[in-house]
Amino acid sequence: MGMHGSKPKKQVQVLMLGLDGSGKTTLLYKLKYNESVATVPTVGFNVEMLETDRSSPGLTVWDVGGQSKMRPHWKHHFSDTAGLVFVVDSWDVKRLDEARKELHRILRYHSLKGVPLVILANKQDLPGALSPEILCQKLDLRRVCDGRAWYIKPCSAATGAGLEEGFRRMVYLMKTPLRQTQEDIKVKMRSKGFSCTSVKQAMLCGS
Ligand SMILES: Nc1nc2c(ncn2[C@@H]2O[C@H](COP(=O)(O)OP(=O)(O)OP(=O)(O)O)[C@@H](O)[C@H]2O)c(=O)[nH]1
Ligand SMILES: [Mg+2]
Repeated sequence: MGMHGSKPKKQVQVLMLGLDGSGKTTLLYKLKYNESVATVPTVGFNVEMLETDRSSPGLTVWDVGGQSKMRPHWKHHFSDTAGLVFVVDSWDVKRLDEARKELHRILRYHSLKGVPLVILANKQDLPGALSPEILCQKLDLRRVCDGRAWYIKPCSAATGAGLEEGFRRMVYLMKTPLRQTQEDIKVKMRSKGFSCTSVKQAMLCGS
């Protein structure tokens, strides 16, 4: 992202949430400037515009602080949100339950109904980081994301790995109606020779 010449005409808002320390601000600046910045806990929010390919709207990414005192402010951003990114610290097993509760809580808001969701399984550079498959189970994603276009992407804000792909996936989910998304996945998997069972499993996992 950020490398494609002309400015997109339209901008859509992507809201990036997650527990404090999950790496939201680090990944936003890595993505935007390819720089590893020393962050402090965000009080308030950071906003950056990310460019996309010509046929897609640009993304205005709102990175809102995740400390518990900041969480009551999250809902004020929901109404204009076209896409939700939820960042998880894949290494911090002790806080996964807290992350799950917060994610489930926000997904219950009517104003976020049907809004596509990308979960960024961050800090994959750390030894012992949980895989997206395990996170998918621990966060109970299949159940809570039923009826919503979603995707879980392993990434590292430290190295930059997976970040662009995560946001590209968001653009794709926003542009493509849910039924079409699922149909595309089925067709691609079948063309690669996957069995019906694996296609069904992949559909359940949103990937
Ligand atoms: N090893 C590693 N450390 C990371 C990664 N991403 C972020 N960090 C570190 O995690 C800490 C917290 O990162 P922040 O980006 O400030 O977290 P945040 O989600 O913005 O936190 P709040 O602003 O409080 O909501 C910092 O010390 C980062 O350097 C990563 O992918 N790998
Ligand atoms: Mg921050």
